[in-house]
Amino acid sequence: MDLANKTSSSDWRGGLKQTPHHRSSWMNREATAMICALGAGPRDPADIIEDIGIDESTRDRLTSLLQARSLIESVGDQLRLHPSLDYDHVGLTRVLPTGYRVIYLEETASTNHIARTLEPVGTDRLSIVIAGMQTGGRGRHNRRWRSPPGGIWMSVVDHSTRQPPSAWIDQLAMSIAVTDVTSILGVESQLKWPNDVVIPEAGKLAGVLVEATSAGGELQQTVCGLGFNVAVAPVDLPRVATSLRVHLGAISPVALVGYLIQSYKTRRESPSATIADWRSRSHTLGRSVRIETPDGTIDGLATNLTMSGALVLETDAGEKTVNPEACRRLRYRSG
Ligand code: BT5
Repeated sequence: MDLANKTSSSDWRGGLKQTPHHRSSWMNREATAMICALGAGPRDPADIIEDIGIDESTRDRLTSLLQARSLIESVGDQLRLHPSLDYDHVGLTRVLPTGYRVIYLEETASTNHIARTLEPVGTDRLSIVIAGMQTGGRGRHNRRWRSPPGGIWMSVVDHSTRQPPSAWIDQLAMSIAVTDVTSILGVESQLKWPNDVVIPEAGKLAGVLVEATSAGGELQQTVCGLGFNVAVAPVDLPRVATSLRVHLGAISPVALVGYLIQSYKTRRESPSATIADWRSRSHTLGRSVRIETPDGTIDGLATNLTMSGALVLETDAGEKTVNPEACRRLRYRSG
């Protein structure tokens, strides 16, 4: 960690003025996917085609573009991330597509807190706040979120006026984006309703916390916070958690952020496909669950996800639909 470049939460606004690298519009889904695929270490160019589902000529074109910008390099027969790509403000602006304001903080209490204070910066721009570590990370219902170095602790802010269900679509879109990233890296992760990404048999890999302000029945600002254990050592995490590091070894968070954001953007723009993909990657549908709500406990079989992100249960008293905000905790029941 470079302490000389340390940005604390008190002087984060300085980050807005920095534009050290120009991001280009060619930094599209395929380009960010290629960087992501190299996040876990050098790869054979032949494997890249399979990892991200592109043809040979696209791979070669992207390789030249990414090499020319010192984002990747060849070593022997393999491709790898360029050693100059650090997880800091400069590195992030190099890997993120255009159209985002990026604020990187080496350490802050909570990126969601910072994000909530941001003013709009234009008609359709989103802001991204990312921290190297958080000292006061929070989950739903004010639960503590452990955020040591090595994770992606990030909040994406949208200032546009939207209808309330779109906040839940954001939550689903962000968690599916995490599964998109792990799939490029060859690790299968699944979605546990309402806001978790899990690696089956291993634990919770990521969690999403959406916070919105509304007026007159419409959302005025939506903050979509993601905590994603990438290179975090398991010893620094609670027992329920897992980290990509356990499955892939040392992995670079900066390599994953561009594709994560591209995927999030694509998925929140197509809610129907997002719901369909959530269903197909669900760890919850088809299981017997117990949901704690402020009005009591509901037991049932999880059968479906509605278009607004609610879970449909088959219970002894008939079908019940539980909204995400009503769920304090979901546990699986055996049998
Ligand atoms: C969540 O809450 O899963 C949402 C977490 C969102 C964190 C991000 S980080 C960036 C942004 N800034 C913030 O301050 N927050 C967001 P929930 O479903 O309530 O889960 C919380 C529970 O997950 C805790 O009670 C622990 O059991 C467990 N937990 C805590 N830290 C964890 C970690 N790093 N990885 C996996 N599980 C964790």
